[in-house]
Amino acid sequence: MKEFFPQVREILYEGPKTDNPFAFRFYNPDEVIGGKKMREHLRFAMSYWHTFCGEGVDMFGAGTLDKSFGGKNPMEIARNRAHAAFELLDKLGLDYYCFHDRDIAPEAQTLRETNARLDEMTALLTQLNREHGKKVLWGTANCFYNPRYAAGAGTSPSAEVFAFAAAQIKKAIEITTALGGSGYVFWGGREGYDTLLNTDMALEQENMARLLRMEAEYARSIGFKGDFYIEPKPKEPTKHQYDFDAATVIGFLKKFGLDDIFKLNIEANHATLAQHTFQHELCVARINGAFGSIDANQGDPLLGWDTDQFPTNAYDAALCMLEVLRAGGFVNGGLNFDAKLRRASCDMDDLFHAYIAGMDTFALGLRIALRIVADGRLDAFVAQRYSSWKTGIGEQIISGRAGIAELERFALEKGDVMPSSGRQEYLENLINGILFTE
Ligand code: XUL
Ligand code: CO
Repeated sequence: MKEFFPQVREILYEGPKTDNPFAFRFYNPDEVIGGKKMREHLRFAMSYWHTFCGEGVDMFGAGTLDKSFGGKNPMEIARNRAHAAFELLDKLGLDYYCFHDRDIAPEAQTLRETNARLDEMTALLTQLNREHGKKVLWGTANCFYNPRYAAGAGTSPSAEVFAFAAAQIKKAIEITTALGGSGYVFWGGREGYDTLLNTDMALEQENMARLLRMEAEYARSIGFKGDFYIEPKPKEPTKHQYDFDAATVIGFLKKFGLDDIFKLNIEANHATLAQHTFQHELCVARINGAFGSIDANQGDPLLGWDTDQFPTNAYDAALCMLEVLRAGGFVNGGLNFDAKLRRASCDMDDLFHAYIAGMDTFALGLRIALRIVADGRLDAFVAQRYSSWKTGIGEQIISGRAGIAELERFALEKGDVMPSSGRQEYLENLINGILFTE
């Protein structure tokens, strides 16, 4: 097979002091830290769409990076992309990838023809998975690009569009199952509304729940053993997405009795679009038993849209990995780089620089998070801050022995009260001390 990236050799760990730009400084895949190999902690995945389909198009200009890989027609391009993808996975030492149905095979004139293309590409990917020892972290269906989904897929006002989406997702679940995927994602890019003047919100949300239940039941019936994830996002492309943020999705899942079936795939740039921190969204997922997987990227604080940049902010990555450790680590999920090159990064080499940067950032994040845990001062501070719940009136409230009358008696006797200092500045400096000390 032709080599698509002949200028790049296998990327290896060379340590923080290396001056080789094509080496890892912090990601040492087989190094055991915190009881596991780094590759098992991090479970890095490549996003097929950004890496092998996105060409750097924006609202104002054409692509800056050709991703046809020498293909002359849509299916030849699709096959070449698959071979190029496995070369990149091998060279970066990535174990997993994630894909939309339309990333691996372009849509044809009819659903039947499109499905036949998917079957052909699934056979090729099955062979490549086996030959290269790679796995699918999750698959998904692109129910947002085609004009038929302009008003939504599972929440379309048209029952016919709903049926088409259901059929498309059924097929995407079949190929994800055939490829041994350990997860299946639902991201509702157009599952929302642009104006309430034309929208029956109650019916749309009930229909979304119907679709999710049907698809999950079907997946189990054909032997899919992985996780189902919903990926929250507040807006873009719709003005208001129904899967706004982790808390909204959890409320929706509970309302429709779907909370035992679905977990969450938390994306950093979606968190910040919802005016939350990445850490907040992960914490909400974790405390509700819904933590599943992560789309690792970052937004630009000065731009108000989903820029999907490769993550390079080590501070955020550390706080993210702290949440992952607190959640007990990944089971079927992992860190998928739902991230793309910015348009002016227009060399194939930039793809490698971007992945190296993202992987090193999260490796650094993991190392720092383990140091924060081992240091113990942060956890001890939080335990101390809540210590009034362990004894006295706190213990009586939690055990149910103090009701409203006892609380009134306590307050009347005690006089005025104050919480202890939250010491945010001290804690931020404590984290800096851990971050910037060997
Ligand atoms: C879009 C987004 C998607 C999902 C999968 O913002 O994050 O790529 O991850 O459909
Ligand atoms: Co995503």
